[in-house]
Amino acid sequence: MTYYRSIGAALLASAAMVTAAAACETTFRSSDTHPEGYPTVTAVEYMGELLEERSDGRLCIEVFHSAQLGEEKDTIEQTQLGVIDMNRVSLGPFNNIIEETKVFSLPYIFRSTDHMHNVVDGEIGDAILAEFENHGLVGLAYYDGGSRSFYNSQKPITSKDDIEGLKFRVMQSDVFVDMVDALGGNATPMPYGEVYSSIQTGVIDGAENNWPSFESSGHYEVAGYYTLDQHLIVPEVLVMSKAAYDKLSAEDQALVRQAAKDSVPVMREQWEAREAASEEKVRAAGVEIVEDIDKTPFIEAMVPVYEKHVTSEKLKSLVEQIQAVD
Ligand code: BDP
Repeated sequence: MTYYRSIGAALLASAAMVTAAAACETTFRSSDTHPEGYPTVTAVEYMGELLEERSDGRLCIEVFHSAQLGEEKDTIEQTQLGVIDMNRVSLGPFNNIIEETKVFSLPYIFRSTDHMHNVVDGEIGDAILAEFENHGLVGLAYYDGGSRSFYNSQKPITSKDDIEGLKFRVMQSDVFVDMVDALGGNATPMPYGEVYSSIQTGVIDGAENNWPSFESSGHYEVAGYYTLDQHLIVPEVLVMSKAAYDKLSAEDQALVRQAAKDSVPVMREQWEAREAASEEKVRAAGVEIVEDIDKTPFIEAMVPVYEKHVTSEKLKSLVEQIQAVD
């Protein structure tokens, strides 16, 4: 009896799912490098629920997590070409494509997550999102990416001098290559998915990231030293292919934009919780954490990085505007 009842329930449930899926006139394929349950993934899934509800089931999103559609540099190109409809990525890999995004990727540009929120939630954030439209993309929203710090397999970094000679993977952006070089290390730009095995085999000594990525990627298993120098607070960004966006009516475009915006507070809440949970897991695994490092030499070392990358009047003014925000 119970058996038949549960089969009946399962059939009904799958019939309901088929009906819901069939009602979607358009399903946007959205890429993410992170695994199921990671806050960037669940945020876009939540956006999809809002969109489906508000479009009476016409517009849906399917999130392809765990880099199923590829690594970020490639998926960005595919999103520009319209092969992928949506993409949640770090802003870093856009630096070499959209100059203006560099200002949010400069080391120590944001004083805190609150400062970053105040900037991206305001006019400067909107202005940078608008730049994506000149590159085949529509910038929809910013998500949190915590603060990034160095980890490695060799030794605890207790001062800037300990970085000398260490080989770090960075995201594919010249800003980050120059950042590591300016600290005396050697930078290797590399796709995220190659970092674990590259540390394991000694191709690189380490990388840099936030607590949730350090944990979910398993990098903490092969890099047992983490130093909280917090050199970067790079926002994550959710973009849509302009090709997909332009096919929508003005009303549907507004629905997409609004659903993306409405997913932001949910993402931020989940991010905070995940940061704490990841930190706990990494600490419990016995990773040696250097917390009270003097950041002044790190900040001072960044002067040539700013000089090299903040050259146009436009970028200089953006940097000044960011610094003036509370
Ligand atoms: C993570 C970002 C992800 C990047 C990754 C990286 O969320 O988008 O791909 O860092 O370092 O924090 O490549």
